[in-house]
Amino acid sequence: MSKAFTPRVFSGVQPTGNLTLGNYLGAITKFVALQDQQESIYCVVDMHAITTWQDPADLSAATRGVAAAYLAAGIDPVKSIIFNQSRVGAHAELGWIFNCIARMGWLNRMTQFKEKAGKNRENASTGLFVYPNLMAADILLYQATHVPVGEDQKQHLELTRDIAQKFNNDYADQLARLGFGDAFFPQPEPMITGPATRVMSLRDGSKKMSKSDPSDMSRINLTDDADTIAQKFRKARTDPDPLPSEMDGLEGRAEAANLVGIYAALSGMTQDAVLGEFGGSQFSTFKPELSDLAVEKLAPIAAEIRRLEADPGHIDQVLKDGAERADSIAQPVLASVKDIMGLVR
Ligand code: AQP
Repeated sequence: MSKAFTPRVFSGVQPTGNLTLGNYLGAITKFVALQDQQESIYCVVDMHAITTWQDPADLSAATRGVAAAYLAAGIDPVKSIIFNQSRVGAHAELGWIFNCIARMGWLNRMTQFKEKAGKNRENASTGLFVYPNLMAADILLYQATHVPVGEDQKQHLELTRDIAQKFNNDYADQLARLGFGDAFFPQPEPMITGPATRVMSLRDGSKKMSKSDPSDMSRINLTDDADTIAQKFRKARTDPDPLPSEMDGLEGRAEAANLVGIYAALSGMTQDAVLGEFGGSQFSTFKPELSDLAVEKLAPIAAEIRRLEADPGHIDQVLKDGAERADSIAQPVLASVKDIMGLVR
């Protein structure tokens, strides 16, 4: 019988710029919902951010910005653990160990590395290549069982499961000998649910909405004001046809499907219900409705982010307290990993 692990949620967001509506709908809204169901740990993954160049002042500001967004969106720092990754050294230690567990062939298959390294592969940092190993360490350091993420992280979660499995297999004799049963690490479940698991760029329906996209018009930032949100949706690329009444009618219409998915996620309606209401409407009718809804949902969060960012001392205290709590879970796990592997401590 395979071992049962205590349910625990872990996820993270990189401080690589302004958080987008994609980060919010794909990840953060789920973080908020899950904290009432399970012990939850939410990290600002600053060591992932530095796999690509980050200006030091921007990195510090974005780290506090992501923490502020977590708080503003409704993550309770008492119920959940909020911290930044670089404060808990065990992430880097387990990350190194996983560099020695994961196989080159596994990492060579990662599509995000190919997308982010682009044509300039030879000049990409080695950190960017082994990024998924550090992500596996983030999750498995807390023996997390559930990981709410957007669709783009699915492949990395599969790799995390492969690393956990290989570690459990490679050290099976040691696990038995030290009383850990047949598994030290769980097989974490990705939680990729809802109508907005992959929010697309407003300028190109084939590209993911991304905080590091050079075009600010491609995304809605959580801190955009009402006029900016309205302007970005007004200029969002669409086709000339009216919205269909049925889901089938969105086939091959990536931009239309994206806007319908965003409306559904923000309103809590199904996409069918959105089409039931707006089927037959032109985008000139639908886009202002979508803007109004987005402003209604995002304006209070933006105001709260601004209020929190005006008090960086408070944010730093939340991150410091969270790091201490995270470290107290991480250290015994790392110590056991060392014992299992025969690393003398
Ligand atoms: N467009 C998206 N739709 C749905 N979910 C998304 N996520 C990101 N973009 C979308 C989810 O947000 C969480 C945090 O993402 P991340 O900061 O770790 O990095 P990312 O996935 O690479 O997101 P970005 O915005 O594209 O960042 P950059 O531009 O720095 O690469 C993850 O759960 C992710 O799935």
